Amino acid sequence: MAINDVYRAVLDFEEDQIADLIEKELTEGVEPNKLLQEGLIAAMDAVGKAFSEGEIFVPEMLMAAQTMKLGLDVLNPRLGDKDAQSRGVIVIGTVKGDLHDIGKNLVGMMLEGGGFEVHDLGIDVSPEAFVEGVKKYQPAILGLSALLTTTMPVMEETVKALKAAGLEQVKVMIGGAPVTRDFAENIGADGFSADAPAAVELARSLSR
Ligand code: B1M
Repeated sequence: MAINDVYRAVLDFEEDQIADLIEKELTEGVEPNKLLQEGLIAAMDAVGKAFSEGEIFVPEMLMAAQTMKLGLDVLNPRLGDKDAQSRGVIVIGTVKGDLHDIGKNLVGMMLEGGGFEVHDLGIDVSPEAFVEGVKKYQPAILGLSALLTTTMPVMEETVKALKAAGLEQVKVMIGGAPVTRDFAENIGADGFSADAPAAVELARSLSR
């Protein structure tokens, strides 16, 4: 079946072929949303599961996510009304003082692969800039990443800044190598995840 080719291309990291495959399916009249849900998103769910079960590792997950993203670039303009397709809006970024973005980018790509509309504010993002990002994009969830023990406190400052700005309805999820569930609870974040597939699961449960 044709959608299986798209699904398989993500699992096989066919970065060179995914765009052509999707164009071919669209030309043949396959619905863009069907290609998204049953092709790209279903494949990224399978990738997340394989990672969680130790069958693949970060490099493979990155290649699959990159393939998915190339497919998404072709599909996005055809999807029409984003709100109708998306599971919700997420703003994401690496906190101030921290330049690490590989994990954050992977989380962002997996969230996109999981059906969310993701706005990435980049690295070295101050609490004030997160507040501005939330005001601009009106997300259901704000995702914070930190890789340094010295930048973890900025996560708490960001939670406080959101509250001070009257934006406490936005759910905050955090992650990064030194971050723990206890830390998330202590700073008043709504959730923590240890890796990108778990971040997708968490975002799905927070946006329900
Ligand atoms: Co840096 N670095 N680094 N570094 N670096 C670490 C983090 C470190 C553990 C290395 C070490 O000493 N063993 C250490 C931190 C120690 C600590 O604070 N406890 C460290 C240090 C000290 C530094 C510098 C201070 C070094 C120096 O200059 N003296 C400096 C700081 C710069 C700064 O940020 N201000 C620095 C710089 C760099 C590079 C620029 C060279 C480079 C970053 C390049 C880039 O990101 N574009 C770099 C790298 C590559 C690393 C290591 C080697 C790898 C990080 C990585 O990309 N991992 C790292 C050591 C290590 O972790 N083994 C290290 C792969 C990535 C897929 O995993 O980022 O953990 P990770 O993301 C995972 C999860 O954490 C989770 O999901 C991701 C995917 O599964 N996750 C989330 C992440 N964000 C999430 C958000 C979520 C949910 C889940 O929700 C929103």
